[in-house]
Amino acid sequence: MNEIRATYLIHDPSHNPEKKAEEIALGLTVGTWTNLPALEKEQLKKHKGRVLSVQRWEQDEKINQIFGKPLTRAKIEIAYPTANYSADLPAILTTVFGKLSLDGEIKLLDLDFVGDLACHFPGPRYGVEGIRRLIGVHDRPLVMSIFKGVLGKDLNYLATQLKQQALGGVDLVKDDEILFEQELTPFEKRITKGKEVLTEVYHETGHRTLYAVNLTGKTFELIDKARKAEELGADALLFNVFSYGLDVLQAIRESGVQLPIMAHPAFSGAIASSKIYGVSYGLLLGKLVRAAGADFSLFPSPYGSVAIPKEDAWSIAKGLTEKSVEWKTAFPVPSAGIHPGLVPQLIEDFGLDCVINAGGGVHGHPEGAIGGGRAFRQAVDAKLNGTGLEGKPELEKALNLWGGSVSNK
Ligand code: 1AE
Repeated sequence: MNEIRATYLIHDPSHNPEKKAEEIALGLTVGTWTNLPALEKEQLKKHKGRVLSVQRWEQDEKINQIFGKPLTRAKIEIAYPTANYSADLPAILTTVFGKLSLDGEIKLLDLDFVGDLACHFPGPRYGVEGIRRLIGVHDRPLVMSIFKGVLGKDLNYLATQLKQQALGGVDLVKDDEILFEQELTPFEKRITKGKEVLTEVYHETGHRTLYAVNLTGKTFELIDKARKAEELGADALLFNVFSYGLDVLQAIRESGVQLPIMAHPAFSGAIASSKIYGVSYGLLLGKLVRAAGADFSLFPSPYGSVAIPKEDAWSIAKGLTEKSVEWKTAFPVPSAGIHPGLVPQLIEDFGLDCVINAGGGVHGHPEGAIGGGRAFRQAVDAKLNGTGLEGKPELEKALNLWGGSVSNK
């Protein structure tokens, strides 16, 4: 059987979630049902949504207070036959949460692609294993740093900042997501200069760092720009998926451009942060970002400057990494306000297959970005090998500045 199974959380003022679920299953598929002649009913059968389950949850007093009335909470699951939509995310999202997203207190928690529907979505080109092969690191979390404070600066400034980050030993450097086409640092020049700098560092140190350039501009220009990036020898693309749409991510993934794609979560908080409305973080930044083709998904960690609840962060990581026949796994990248003292906790929570990503936590190190990068690499090493601070002066300085320890015990 091919179908999409959608799970929702509803807050129902009429205290009849079973009825609400039936109304959704009919309303989003065949409209009305009961008053139709038998023949028409038969014809519509293959299009009709089915309520799979209704599970009542305890009421939430805080939410009742906000609404000023009791609301019955329930998790409901509804199946939508593939006969109703084409196999693309715009059609699927419009079916399962189009008008419905505007209709009262309802949140889309999850989508299951049943049958061969998942095959229509590419998943990551490289995934965790492919990225590890590209970078040549197999036994530890990757470390990434972010350009910071580069708006209005020239190419030499960027080159110096990139060099410092790479010399610190990070595996990846990404553009800041707010870096668009700037007169002094246009896309193509960032790529060629970046390549030159990182090749130089590789020759000096033997350490290779990859640079993810921010793919920006009008939607219809993106694929040509991505092709140009590849031609110029870019390493990877950063992409603000939610300002454009998941289907645009999928179009880039399916364009034939072979570059790894890093999905930035900018704008996703507007869709996912409510407990009552929108789409869950796990579905949006986890499963759907992976299905559409990202190799990395960035999201706020549970403990940095912009934090999301731990269960949300875990559900994102689960959506990116749980076994799937169709899709490779993608890297979870817990981010925002990360400093070296948080590394033990990050590894406890997200395991080895994650990317530890920091901007301020690298550049704000007393010894600049070189010291910051080193501190992160030392923190990873200390956690994985159970070693102390000896021989890790940059880490010691970072812990003195931001707190934390070499272990989270
Ligand atoms: C959730 C995305 C984090 C991000 O892109 C970013 O720029 C973080 O910067 P810091 O590490 O908080 O300085």
